[in-house]
Formats: sequence, structure tokens, C-alpha cells
Amino acid sequence: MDKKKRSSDKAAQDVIDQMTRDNQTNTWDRLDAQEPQCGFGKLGICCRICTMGPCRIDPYGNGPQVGVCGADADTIVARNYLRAVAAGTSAHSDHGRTVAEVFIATAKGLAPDYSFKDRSKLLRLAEELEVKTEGRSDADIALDVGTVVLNEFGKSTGKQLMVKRAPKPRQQLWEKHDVTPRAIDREVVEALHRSTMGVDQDYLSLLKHATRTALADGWGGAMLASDLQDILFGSPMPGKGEVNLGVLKKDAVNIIVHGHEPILSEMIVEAAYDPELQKKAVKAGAAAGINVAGVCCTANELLSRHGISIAGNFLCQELAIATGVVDMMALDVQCVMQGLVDVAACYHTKLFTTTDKSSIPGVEHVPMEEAHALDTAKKLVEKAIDNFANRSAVNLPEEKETAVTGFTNDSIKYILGGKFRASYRPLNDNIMNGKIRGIAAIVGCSNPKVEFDFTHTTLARELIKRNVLVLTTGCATIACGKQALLDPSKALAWAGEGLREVCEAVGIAPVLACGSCVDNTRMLVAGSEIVAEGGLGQDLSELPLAGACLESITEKALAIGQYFVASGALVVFAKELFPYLGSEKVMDYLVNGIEKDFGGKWALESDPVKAAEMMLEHIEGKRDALGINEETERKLYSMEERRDLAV
Ligand code: SF4
Ligand code: MSK
Repeated sequence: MDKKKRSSDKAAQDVIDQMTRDNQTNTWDRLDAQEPQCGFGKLGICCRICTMGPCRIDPYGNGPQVGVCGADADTIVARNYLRAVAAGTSAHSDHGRTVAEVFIATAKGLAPDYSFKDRSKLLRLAEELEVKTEGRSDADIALDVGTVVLNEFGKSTGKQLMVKRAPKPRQQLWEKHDVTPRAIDREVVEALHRSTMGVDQDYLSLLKHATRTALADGWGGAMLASDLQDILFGSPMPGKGEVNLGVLKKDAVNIIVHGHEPILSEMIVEAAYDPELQKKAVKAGAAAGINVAGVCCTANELLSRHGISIAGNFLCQELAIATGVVDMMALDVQCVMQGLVDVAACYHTKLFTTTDKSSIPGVEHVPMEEAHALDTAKKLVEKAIDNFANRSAVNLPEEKETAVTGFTNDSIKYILGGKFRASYRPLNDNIMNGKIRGIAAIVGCSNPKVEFDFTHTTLARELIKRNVLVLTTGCATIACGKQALLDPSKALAWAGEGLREVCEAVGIAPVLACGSCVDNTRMLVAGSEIVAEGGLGQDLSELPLAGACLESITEKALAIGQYFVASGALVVFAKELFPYLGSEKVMDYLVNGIEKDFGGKWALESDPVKAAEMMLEHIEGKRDALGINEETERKLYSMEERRDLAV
């Protein structure tokens, strides 16, 4: 990619240019070094599942059309797809399991630095899981809730409990197609088993299990992760923060938390406020004390709960270090690049891995143990302070924008309806009267193959301009934040008239930040409650909504996309980032056939303007089907007629 056009964000581009001057390589350079990338891999038609291989299918029909075992392109592509969905599911769900373990330890008094911050959510979840609450302590209730949740991962019989949150017709559809997930771990293990050599060799059967596995993520592990985190750390409420590299401070000890699980980062935030450590930082020469900022989804978790600023998204991880002012980066799990090690060695930053699931050669490991989590966090903060004196050249961009984040199913209802009448009614009414045409979810990562932040933010602008309310998560949220789309005072200027009127009345931006990757499940719950509120059909597939992920990198994005599709949504994905095009049959099912089964489907489009048009067409189609696009004659009622109205 042209070095001058790697990022649509000026701050990132400035640091990329500085790295070039410093003779430092970054993600984009490593991508250039990989070109041309393997054409078989791009199409998903290579297989190395057994040692008779590796095998590959000739996409032009001149060479082999089957592998050594006889597997054809459809089987190979479907197996690769299933394995990717299973890997994505395992990542979200293992995150959920870790939270469940800390949750149980907290209930048992074995994790004294944690507590249950959202009691009302604890009681609501207990009720949902049929845990008795009357006359019991919070700890006892939480212990039972945590135990039920942990059981969801490995139980030997029964189905996932959280699917009950979906509208009844959706649950029945899953039952009819036999995809209701059982235990989360079981679906992942079965995915690996089915896709090993000589087991499932029917692409439709493999794809059906991909659906079951993805549902175990969206309506299982990831959903439980968000719920338990809300209870442990407090449910997010809308609040202001700042986004972009400019949140780092020259005169502060800068600590970056990076990854996904907020278990340690919550403690680092607490440790950073410790007056003794703040004093120590000032004494070390950092007049502004300690500044904590986030990268990737840990950042989304902290901004939505504590107003902790976000330094950037996935592709900013190396750039943040290259500013020269990051004194320490604490790494947990997922989306952490090994390339950080070389960049950190050049720019003084100290890296620490903190979970036993993730070890990186050349990085010091400080394991986070829940029994003394705050002590571990303080130890890390001290190491950051000690490293402040080692800074050399500083190249810190000034760019940053205000962002309002912290939107959840509950907080959106609260904002719309007020404390005592929290309700989706105003949203449903405004969708029905057409001021808001529908809802779009923009999710996903940042990928060096695509101009950094460009597609997420262009798509968001195109959609709000067309009066579509946008919900966003993950690195897409951070991209939107950097371009002021999460700041109501600026973003409303780009919104269409109807959407602007509603957002101004409520006091929100037209793009709502809904958290991290695991928090995508909040949208499923919100959609289910919008259906329950009435007037917009009986099932999620009837809602005027669509999702898009135009910059993805991880297998998690496929798991998320597949559970959205299986929940009835259109999901638009960038074509060049969807490495399964080598089987016409697999693709035909994913973009057509699956709609007959579940009412949702994939669509491939890389251009954000065309993607917006595609999503709007889908939304208008749903509105037509609901009959809410029909002009209804306005009737002025007399008092007598009003009295006769049955209400
Ligand atoms: Fe080749 Fe079949 Fe083995 Fe895959 S499973 S590597 S296609 S022989
Ligand atoms: S961090 S999964 S790059 S959104 Fe969740 Fe960002 Fe994608 Fe990682």
C-alpha cells in the first residue's frame, strides 16, 4: 500500500511516517514483505489437516480438483470456515470463562480486590438463571450464578440457557434446524472433530455446525462474558472520554492496557489512582502523574466504565509505542502483535504479559493472580514509573476527539424512556414513523490491507446521512471516535434530518458506542427487546437492521458474523477479507441459501458507499414487509371518537 495512504487518520499517518524515518518496520511494512500472498489461502482451498497433505485445489480447473483423501473444494472450504468460526468462538468464550472464574472466586472471598458492583443486574441474572435470591447474601447468590454460568461451558446435557433471550419464533427456528447450541466447549470440540480428516465431508453439514458453534458464542460465551463483567465492574452508562494518540501525555507516566479481558486492567486503573504511586510518578519527573489509556477492546471496556481514554485501535498498538511516551504496556489476550517486541525495543516501552494463556519471547511475564490482583497491578505501575527516565525521542501527535461511549441494552432504554419507564417505545415509534429508517451495526477490526479507519467511518457517515442509527463495537468504535462520530456536538451535523431530530431530543450522537467485541451480544439482546416492545414484527429477522464488518482481521469476526446471520441479520463483509471464495457451493449457501433457513445472510462488498446502499436497501425491504413504509392517511379525531378508541 502507498506509504502516504496507509491511514485516513492524520495522527496515525504521522507516526507511520516517523517510523519510516526511524527505519522501524510496522504492520504495513510486514504486509508489503508478504506480497504476493498465497492465492490458494486467499480462496480457502488449501488443506493441511493431515500429513497426506498439504493439498490444494486448482481454482482454474487445470490441476487437481481433490486432495489426497479425495476431499473436494467444497469440503475443504467448509472445513476451513468451520475451524475459523470455532477458533473465534473459543476466544470469546474462554474470555467469558476467565471472568466466570474470577466471579466465583470473588463470591468465595478469594479475590478480595474485586466486588459485585451492579447488584441489580446480579439479581436480574439470578432470576433468569433460576437462582434463588430471597433472604440470601449477594455472595451466596453470586456463587450460584457463577456456578450455573461456568456449567454452560462444559455441561454434558441440555441446551444453552441464554438462547431464551431470543424471540420465541427465533428459538423455534433454531430448534427446527437443530442448531440450538449445547455446551460451549462441546460445540468447539465437535467443530474440530467434524473437520478433521475423514469425518464430516458434506459442506452443508459442516456449515450447519458452524452456525451451531457461532450461536454458542453469541448466545453463550460472549453474552455471559458481558453480563458477568457488568456485575463485577459495573454496567456501563454513557459518559465522555477522549480517543486517539493525543490522549497520551508528554509529562505523565503513560500506561497502556491492551487486549480484551478487563480483569487486570480494572486493577491497573485502581492502582494508577493510588496517591502514593501518583506522588512517586511526580517525583520521577512526570509532573502530570500517571495516565492510563487503552488499546483495542480492553480500551473500550475501560472507557465505557471509567472514562479512561483510548489511545487507538488494533493498528495503533505499534504506533502508540513509536510516540516514545508509552512507559509500559500491559498485555492480556487477543489481538496483541508479536511485532510489538521489536518496536518496544527501539522506543523504550516495557512490555508485560499478564495471563498464563499468553506468553511472548522477549516479554517479561507478570502473572495476574486474583488473590492479589491489586498488588500485581501496583507492581506493574511501579515498573512503568521506573521506566519514565528511559525515554528518548518523543513524537506525539496532538489529535484527539471527545467520545461518548457506554451504550448498552439497558442504558439505551434508560436514555430513551427515563429511569422509571426505561423502554424502547420511543425508538420503535421513530422507526415506525420513518424518522429513523432502521438500525445498523458497524463492527470489526482494522486491517493493513485496507486504508486504516476509512471504511468504518465512511460507512458510518453514509448511514447516518440516510437516517440510519448506527451501533458500533470493537475497533470500529475507536475508528468512529477518532473521527468525532461519537461526539454528539459534531456528529449530528452529518446526520439526516429525521435521525438528527430524534438524537437531539434524546441528547445522543447518531453513532452509539456499544463496547468491545464480546459486547456485540448486547445488540442481540437489544434487538430481542425491540421485537418484544411491539410494532416491528415477531422475530429479529423482521427488524429493519443490518450489520457490516468491512475491516476484519480475526476469526472472531467470522464467529460474530455467523451468529448475527443465524439470528436473522444481513451482514456485509469486505470481499477481499473473506477467504472462502474457492467454493461456489459454500458461498452460495452463505450469501443465499442460509437466508431461507434463518432469515439472515452474508453479503460481500468492500466499498463502504456501496455497502451503505446495500444495507439501506435491505432495511427498506424490511420496512416494506412490515408495512411501515405505507403512507397512512392522517385522521383528526373528535373527542367522541377518541373516547371510542380501545386503548
Ligand atoms: Fe489433503 Fe485430505 Fe489431508 Fe486435507 S485431509 S491435507 S485434503 S489428504
Ligand atoms: S480488538 S478482534 S482487532 S475489533 Fe477486539 Fe479490535 Fe478486532 Fe481485535
